[in-house]
Amino acid sequence: MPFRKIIHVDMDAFYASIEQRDNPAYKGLPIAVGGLPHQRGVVATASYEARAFGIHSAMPSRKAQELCPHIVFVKPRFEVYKSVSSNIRSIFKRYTDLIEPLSLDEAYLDVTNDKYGIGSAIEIAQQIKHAIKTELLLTASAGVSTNKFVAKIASDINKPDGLTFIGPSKIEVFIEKLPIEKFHGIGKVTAKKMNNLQIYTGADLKQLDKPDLIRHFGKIGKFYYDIVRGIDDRPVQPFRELKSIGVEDTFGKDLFEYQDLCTEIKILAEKVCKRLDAKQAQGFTLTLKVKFSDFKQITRNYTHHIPIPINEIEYFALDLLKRVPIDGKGIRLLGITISNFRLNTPSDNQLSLF
Ligand code: DCP
Ligand code: MG
Repeated sequence: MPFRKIIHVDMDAFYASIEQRDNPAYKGLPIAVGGLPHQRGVVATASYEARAFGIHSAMPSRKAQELCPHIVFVKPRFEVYKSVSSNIRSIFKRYTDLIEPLSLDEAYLDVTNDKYGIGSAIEIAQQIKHAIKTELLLTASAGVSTNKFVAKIASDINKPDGLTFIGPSKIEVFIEKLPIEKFHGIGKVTAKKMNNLQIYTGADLKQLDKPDLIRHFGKIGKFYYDIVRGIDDRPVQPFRELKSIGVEDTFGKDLFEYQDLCTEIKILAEKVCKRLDAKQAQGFTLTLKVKFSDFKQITRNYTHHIPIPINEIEYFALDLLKRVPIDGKGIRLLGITISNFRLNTPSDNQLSLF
């Protein structure tokens, strides 16, 4: 198999850079995009000037203000970020249709057979960065390699405005030196577990054979075995279309009290909101699933005239609950699903993350 040519592009301080671009008064200043300190908000992202004070994504805004009293808080403008995201995708599309967005600001590109026949993934990454800079007045960092795993880690190495190439002959040494916290796919909990097993770097992880890894970490152990050897055959999957996002809970004891059902709906609505928020998705249709103690199941749908605002999901779910003939039966499971997502444009019949 000839080597694939994969680029991972990740925008630098995405929301904050857009705010600094659109508001010259913010240029060069520490800014945080997100919620306000007195409203118990959190930082979505911070400009590089603010990061110098130790401020980062997901930090409570109050803490950010303590670290940098003159920081400027800016309200997010998601519609603008989505539209920039779609502009970035148009730039990618000049080179390849094999684009896999991971969020609004990052994507994998497979440029093994690029549209212009340029052939060099490094050259393409340079051109993409140049187009983003001159056309959108923003900077991106890119990682170039022969697989997704290495390309993603590489894009983070020389941020901001970075371009890092890790060729096939360098992959194994690169991964051996890599601290395991930097492995994409190894979260904090797993990293801690690995540390307890004296695993701190790729080289340490390589000492474990496949059965050991599976014993300690379950099925994903096989993935760890491969990636630590630079083996990652996962294809770049264009447009994973989002069809629905749902959550459900089976209760320890069947519920009979209406008030308990309302409490559960509230919990489920919060969970589904979080997941929608993470994907920046909003759907028109809400489905409520109810399973009774005799395992009979019914669903009720509601389709709104606009995408259901996430803070109204609980309200509409409760409304659907009223339409369920409960008749004193116990309820063992409730579920809420959002579907029928907002489409971008008629010509782009996908949920647009890019
Ligand atoms: N984001 C968020 N909450 C988080 C993390 C990120 O709302 N906990 C949003 C804001 C970011 C955007 O997603 O601008 C992209 O996330 P990144 O992790 O790529 O962070 P940035 O692009 O802001 O910075 P970096 O230069 O480190 O990529
Ligand atoms: Mg980014």
